[in-house]
Amino acid sequence: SDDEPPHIALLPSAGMGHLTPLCQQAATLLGYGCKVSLIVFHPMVSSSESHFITTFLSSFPSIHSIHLNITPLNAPGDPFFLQFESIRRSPHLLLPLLNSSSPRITSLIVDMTLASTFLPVISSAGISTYIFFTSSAAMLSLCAYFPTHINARKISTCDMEIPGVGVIPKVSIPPLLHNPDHLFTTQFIENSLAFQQASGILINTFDDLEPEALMALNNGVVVPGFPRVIPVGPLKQLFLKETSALAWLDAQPERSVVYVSFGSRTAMSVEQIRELGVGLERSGFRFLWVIKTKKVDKEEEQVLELEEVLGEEFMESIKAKGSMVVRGWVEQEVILKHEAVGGFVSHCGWNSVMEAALYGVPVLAWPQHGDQKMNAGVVKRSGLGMWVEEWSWGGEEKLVKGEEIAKRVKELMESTTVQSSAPRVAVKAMNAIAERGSSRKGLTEFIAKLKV
Ligand code: BUP
Repeated sequence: SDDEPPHIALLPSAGMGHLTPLCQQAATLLGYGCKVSLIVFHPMVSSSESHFITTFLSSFPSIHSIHLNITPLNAPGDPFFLQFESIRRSPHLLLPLLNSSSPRITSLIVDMTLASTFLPVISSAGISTYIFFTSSAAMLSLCAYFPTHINARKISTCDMEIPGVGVIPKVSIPPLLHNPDHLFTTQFIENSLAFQQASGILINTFDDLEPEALMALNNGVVVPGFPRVIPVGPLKQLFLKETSALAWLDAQPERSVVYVSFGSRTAMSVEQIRELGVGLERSGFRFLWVIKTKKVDKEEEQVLELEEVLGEEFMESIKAKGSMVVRGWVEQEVILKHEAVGGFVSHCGWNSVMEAALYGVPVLAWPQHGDQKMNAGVVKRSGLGMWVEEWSWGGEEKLVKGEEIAKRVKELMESTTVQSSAPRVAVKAMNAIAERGSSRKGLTEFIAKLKV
């Protein structure tokens, strides 16, 4: 009947940066009275992911989960990227479920990395498909325009002018896209073209954060006839869990701590980690630093002890001055929400940027790879933080010295400009998800459409 709530299935891909927002979206839809199913692919790459999914499903027992077993690819390369590919090869596993689900699935929300292989299968089953784009609208505009850019230039060896958005310097384009023969580039182009077949694109951003890119996309300036882009962010946090750092944070003065994390997928070189350590110490601020030296946490035990990386003397002086270094997983949202945190040195994974925006924590952007320079651009333009562009890849000097890091961390923590503009971003973020706010309105309209 017309009163039946829509049944929405969500299809996340691999990595915390993809799982987190899709699950947040699933929980939000449940809150709006939708029936929600989550499709989970096994085996997962990291233990962070399996732990996260288990906690998520037990926190939201009314979300129906569908578990599918895929065949992992046995090939060298980035394990998350290989996982995208093995999930991309599995749409046939989904088809029987689409036809037999009860109540019938009204609509599917598919992670952007899976678009080109899943969309044709889902459409053939007569179900409407929406894409979930897990990065910024700036990055979506690059993605949408990329096939046109490639066609015109054959290879992406030059700056990219995105209509209505502006010129993206060559160094800001994700490095893998410079190689037109790389599987990543092929997938990227195929997905971008498949987006055009979707009923709409959900994205974790909000109007006031990226007005130009959203306008250019939705006015058909980037790609004529591009599907409606629906900003629904910032997505709400799922569960505030205890984190080992909480007691320590509680004891720190307001806005006095620098939080340092480069996401779940970046492993810095040991040399750069050491310079960063020197820099943080010399900044004079207390810090909470999450260190990764391997890409996948399952391999974490095999690597060097923190003492070996940083030296015993340094570890001693960290303890003496009251800072904290942790290896492994922390509950980042709990940390960013905490009053003691006054700055965030970040790789600018998009989820991290949105979490900083929600809590008004000033960001020192230090992008490491992929879409992170595009996201750092948003950080800078929106007033959420600062970006030292020479630090990232493509710069003259690869190793950033401690001295320079100390100077910028001090600036982040002491600059009245960024310390006052970041909280203003948080006010706009809260407005977007408040009653009658732009993101809330977009989501309500999206759900209403599914009912008819
Ligand atoms: Br690391 C880490 N705790 O220790 P991004 C991450 N997170 O809660 P990424 C923790 O994982 P991609 C930790 O709050 C965010 O929601 C963090 O996503 C959470 O970066 C998510 O920021 C990480 O988008 O993914 O993991 O590098 O490279 O896919 O963007």
